[in-house]
Amino acid sequence: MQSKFPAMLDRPLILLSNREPYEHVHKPNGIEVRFPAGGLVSALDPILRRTHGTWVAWASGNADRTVADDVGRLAVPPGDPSYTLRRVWLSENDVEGFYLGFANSALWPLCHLFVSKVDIRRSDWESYEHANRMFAAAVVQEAERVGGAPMVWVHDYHFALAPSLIRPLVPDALIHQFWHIPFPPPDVFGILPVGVQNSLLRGLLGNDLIEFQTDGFAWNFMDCVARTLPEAHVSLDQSVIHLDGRQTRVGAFPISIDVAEWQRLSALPHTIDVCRTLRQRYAPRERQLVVSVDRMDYTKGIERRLRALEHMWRDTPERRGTFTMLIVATPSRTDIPAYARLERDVLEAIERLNDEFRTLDWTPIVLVHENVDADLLAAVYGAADVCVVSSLQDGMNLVAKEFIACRTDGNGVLVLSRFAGASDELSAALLVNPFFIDAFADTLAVALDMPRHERVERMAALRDRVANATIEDWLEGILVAAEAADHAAEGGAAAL
Ligand code: ADQ
Repeated sequence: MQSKFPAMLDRPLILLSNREPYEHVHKPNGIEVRFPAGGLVSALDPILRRTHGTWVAWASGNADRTVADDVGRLAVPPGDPSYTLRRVWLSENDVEGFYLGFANSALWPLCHLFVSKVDIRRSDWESYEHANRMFAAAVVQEAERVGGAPMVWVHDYHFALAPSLIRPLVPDALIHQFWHIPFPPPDVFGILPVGVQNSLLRGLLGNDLIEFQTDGFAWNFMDCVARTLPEAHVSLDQSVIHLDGRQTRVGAFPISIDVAEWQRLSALPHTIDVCRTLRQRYAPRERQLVVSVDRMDYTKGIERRLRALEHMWRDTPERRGTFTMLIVATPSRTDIPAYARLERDVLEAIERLNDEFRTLDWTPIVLVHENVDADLLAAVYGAADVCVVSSLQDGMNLVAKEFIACRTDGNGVLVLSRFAGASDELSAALLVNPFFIDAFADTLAVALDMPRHERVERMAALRDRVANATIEDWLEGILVAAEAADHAAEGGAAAL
């Protein structure tokens, strides 16, 4: 990876994402720094450190203002500063309309094909436009501060408008964007008001390159452009779109994880101890342990998973007591009614199933309803006989890859929804359709009964795949493609 850095990063790097890499919060003993969990920040923080770049993000911590300068800048990482964090303040109204509203109550369900959950409000859209203008203005200011021709890397669906707002003000910038979630097909995208569809697509086409998780999402995007913007020229075979004398490349760059770090975590003595405790507590003697790890989100198929378990325990009573289901689900977006409802429904369903099936020495489902540290997650992955990922739609799903990375023992079965982007790569998993409850239950049974030699064979194939497509490979692939897009742009739109 390192060999690719110098060329691309001749340009100063400015990264834009909604979440910030360091958050400051007031605590009784003073101000505390939080490093948000999750693959993205830990993947991108090292590249910012190495290049002394700038990260522009929403100031989400209640002590963020206290430690930043008047403009919202501070040097990070705390204690060992090597790059600039530029914080952008959002009012309560902005958070409500932009973040909870248009981004997470319209775009998120739309992109995950949850059409009935899509809520479109004019005021939310106006907030989304306003927030995109604010973040774009911050990027422009940072570009002026650092000088030169920057590489601006935008992240995710919160900022579909930002690229075309930044472009005219920083004409020499190379701008590209990673879209972490699925991109819907035209019929679903078409649910948005026509003006909104146009703005979103034109906004995104301010990029030189747009990175999707899979080919399917990239094709959906090109299809949407072809149907919505007749003035654009879409070259499907070359994955290039021309509009207004500019070109945007489109491609698939499946995100991954820091494999070495997960392996390190899984080998820590503390992790091994916790792993042993989990097995003693939930999987004594012949009993097996099935685990799942997700944000509490309706896209993750948690309710379907519970229905499959209910189906299995009702139809095959001899399966009762043979395994414990450990669900680690971190609360998420609880200010949005659909999420609050989901949380209530899942808690109720678990209580109901436990009441119906529990025995003196067996609690069928154990719920850990909190954010847990990565070393504890590594212990959960390591303790499992089976890990279930049942997303109804998912851009990629990092949990599937984390489980595989932690299985240095070469054992463990992955049951993976074929609607998670990860299923494109992880075909050695047991693929499942979580909408088809009987088949889902059957697949769980196959996973539980799988002979050791087959588990080992499948896990070896999965580990091989993940070891050869790490987060570093992902970064390298994107930087190489961005460089190619840069050269293509220098050559103008001559390809057309
Ligand atoms: P998410 O929808 O958040 O990400 P996922 O890819 O599974 O989904 O990543 C979740 C991350 O949070 C994982 O790193 C996991 O370890 C962590 N996590 C989950 N539950 C946790 C818990 N209880 N405690 C602590 N950590 C927990 C979005 C897209 C995905 C895409 C990623 C990255 O929706 O499809 O894979 O971005 O692009």
